[in-house]
Amino acid sequence: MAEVEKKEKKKEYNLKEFTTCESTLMMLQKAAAEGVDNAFFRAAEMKPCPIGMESACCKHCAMGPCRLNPKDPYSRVGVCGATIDTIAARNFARMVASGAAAHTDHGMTMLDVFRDVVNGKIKDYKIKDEVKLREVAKSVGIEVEGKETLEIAKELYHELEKTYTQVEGEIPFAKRVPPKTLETWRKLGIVPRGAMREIMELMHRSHMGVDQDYRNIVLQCSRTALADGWGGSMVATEISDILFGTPKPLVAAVNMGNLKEDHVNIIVHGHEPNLFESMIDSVNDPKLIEKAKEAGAKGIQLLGMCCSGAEALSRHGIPHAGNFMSTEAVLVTGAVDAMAVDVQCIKQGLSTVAKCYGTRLFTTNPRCKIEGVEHIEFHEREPRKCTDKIVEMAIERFKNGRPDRIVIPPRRDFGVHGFSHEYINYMLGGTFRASYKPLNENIINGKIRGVAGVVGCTNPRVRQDWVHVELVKELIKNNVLVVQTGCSQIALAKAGLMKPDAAVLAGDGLAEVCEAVGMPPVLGLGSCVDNSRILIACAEMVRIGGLGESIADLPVAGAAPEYMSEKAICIGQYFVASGVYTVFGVTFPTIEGTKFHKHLFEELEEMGLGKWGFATDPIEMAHKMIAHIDKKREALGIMG
Ligand code: XCC
Ligand code: SF4
Repeated sequence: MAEVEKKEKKKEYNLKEFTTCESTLMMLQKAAAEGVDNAFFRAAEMKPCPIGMESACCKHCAMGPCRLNPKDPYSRVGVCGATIDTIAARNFARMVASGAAAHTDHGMTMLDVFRDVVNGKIKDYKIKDEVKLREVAKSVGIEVEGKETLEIAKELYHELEKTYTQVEGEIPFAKRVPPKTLETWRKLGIVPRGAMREIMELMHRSHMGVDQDYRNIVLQCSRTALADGWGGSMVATEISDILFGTPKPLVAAVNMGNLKEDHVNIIVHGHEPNLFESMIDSVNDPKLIEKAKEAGAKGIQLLGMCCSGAEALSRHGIPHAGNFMSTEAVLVTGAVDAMAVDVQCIKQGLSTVAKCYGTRLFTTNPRCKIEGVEHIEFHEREPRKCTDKIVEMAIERFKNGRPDRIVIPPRRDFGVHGFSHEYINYMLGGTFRASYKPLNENIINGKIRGVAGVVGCTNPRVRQDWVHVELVKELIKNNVLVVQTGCSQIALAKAGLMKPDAAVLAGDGLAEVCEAVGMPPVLGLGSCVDNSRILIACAEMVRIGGLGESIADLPVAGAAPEYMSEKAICIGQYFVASGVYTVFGVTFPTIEGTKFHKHLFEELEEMGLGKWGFATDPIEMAHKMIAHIDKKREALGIMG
């Protein structure tokens, strides 16, 4: 512990300002007492760079880095002459490219797995949801009548591969876009080709000395982001459903109280469901359970964190330990015997915290190694080699490596998860009328004012979970039905809003619908790639009719109130490009009053798309979204 003590903070933090998550707070108190560093403390120590925060610097070439003055952004240009609008737009473009790359690479991995399942090279997974396979195939124009499952799967693979590799023409899922929305995209030249091509072009155009018209850069940002939302992410969701099952509502528990002191505790944290699925098999293997028992444990407890955790929660009811800003905190319990990570949102700081408590931390994906962390590579053709090994290491740590003191926060919060868009369809339509028609009808008759997607990360720059929870409460109070994914969904689950009885917090109209259907006012749809389920739901609302002809006409809005990742920026841009007003919190990488800012926040809407918004206060954020929903209702003539 010597090294740990050295780092002990002299400063006293008011830890309650860091988080509203009781469990995380408890663990931060323990970490502070034990001198264990973490992202909350580091954020308090490190103030963000004021120039970078407003995206007023450029390091795209060695004539710079060039810094402009955020207070007077037009007073200077970069060495090459780049204006603030060019610099901020290029920085934004790089975030979109990186975010799109992350989701599309994840989607491509799922497609690799699918191909190998279809070819018979992977034996551990199989096509679990044939109905979904046929539906997805039909949606991209594949004839399914009279064909065998495998034949359809092969054709679907070849079609969906185009999502990534197609050099010209429109990606397959463009067929799911409402015609009027698609027409707007065609007019603007932003219907995506393959994601690889779009990301490549966006990286090219944001290189020094290429695209220096912010409006033109933003067009390619939209095209690239759409290649994620209606491409990479959508493929990830659809293939995961086909291979691992389409989620249906189930009751499941979140929060750190799901750890069990007398069990071997294993956490899977990351994004790709394949690692998680195999880990489920491993922890249920009687031989490994027996081994755990021989080591003195009552059994093996598996938990998820972040997005693959949200998927396993939705599909299988596996308990979820917490969102992004709880990943270090959970290790402070001392109860985690092993944590396996794959890709995305894996803090390097986990490594230090894990060492402090003897938790065995493993990287598993060749894309994501961490210096000083043991790597056990996961291969889908022999997945159990990796996951069994990790279970064995966890058992070993349970037996010989546990710290003297283990503290498990007692909270477990139950709720209903697993609302795939297919299920929402079924639930609202009833058995004989499976469609979104009743949702549209309830929006038209005003019981439901509109629909809001509240998604995204947690971020130590704001009080963990607080903005998510207050925003969602205000929305449902005003009869806005909320759909959720990712870390935001976990925040609301911890706050108890994923239960049907949370309808008491909703306005009269929404509460009436919730009670009639028996659903909560807040619907959890899964991980961040599952934001594609929200796009499909929007397309379906347009198709059913009565709410306008394009997604931009719908009384809907989106928010990522505590975002931190580049993926979130990309998601925001694809919602905006799809026609949705999307509000972000924390900070926004533009300077108010600049042309680029005005373009994102106003002009995109005038072009027939959605637009960006920004607010840090949850109540203000909610009312921005509600005002937008009301504006759309008025345009549709369904106001009073
Ligand atoms: Fe990561 Fe996906 Fe953000 Fe959570 S919400 S912090 S991106 S885990 Ni996706
Ligand atoms: Fe400076 Fe222009 Fe180079 Fe950017 S591209 S670092 S603004 S000279």
